[in-house]
Amino acid sequence: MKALIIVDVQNDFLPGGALAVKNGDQIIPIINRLQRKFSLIVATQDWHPENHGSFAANHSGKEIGESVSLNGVKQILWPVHCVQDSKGAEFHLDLNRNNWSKIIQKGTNPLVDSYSGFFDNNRNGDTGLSDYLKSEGVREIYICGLAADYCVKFTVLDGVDEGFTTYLIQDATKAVNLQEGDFEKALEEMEDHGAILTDSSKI
Ligand code: VGL
Ligand code: ZN
Repeated sequence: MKALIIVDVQNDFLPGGALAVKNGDQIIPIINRLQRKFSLIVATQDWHPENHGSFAANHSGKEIGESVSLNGVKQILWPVHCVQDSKGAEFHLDLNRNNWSKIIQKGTNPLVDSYSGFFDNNRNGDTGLSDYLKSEGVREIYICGLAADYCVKFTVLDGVDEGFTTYLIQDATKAVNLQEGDFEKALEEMEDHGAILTDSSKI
């Protein structure tokens, strides 16, 4: 059994959003086409409370892009994004969501960020995604969405660690690229960890 995992295709990560990924909207038609090939589809949703510790605005004197220690874990500070029940946290309207089996919300604990769809960045909190997939008999996971160098990457790395044969769909993801070359670096990191890089045309 295989599953498609769509990571964080939310308004705030798309052009015009608070933490926009350049050309992020270009992957939406590709993801919609991909969805027809899967009978089990899970979407993740970045879902922060207003007082979330990943927001620069919640650390006086700190700027977006600076790092702090958040309860012992290194945290890059982001603009306020994907606040629970806000427009920015909603999935893009063009994204087909008719056949989703589950939505996994993450980043809900103000004290720790959660890039991965599986675990909080401190590895304590578990979203239940791994148990859910295993209970459905899933052995292969195909991952797409935003952003390639953050939430997609960490979801892929944890997918491998959880024992799934893990594919990254390269043309169905885009990177934030805080630094030039972050996308290529992320691809290399995922491949080195045991993920398989593929393209939507091969699925
Ligand atoms: C993400 C930064 C902060 C992502 C989420 O979805 O890649 N990046 N929160
Ligand atoms: Zn976030």
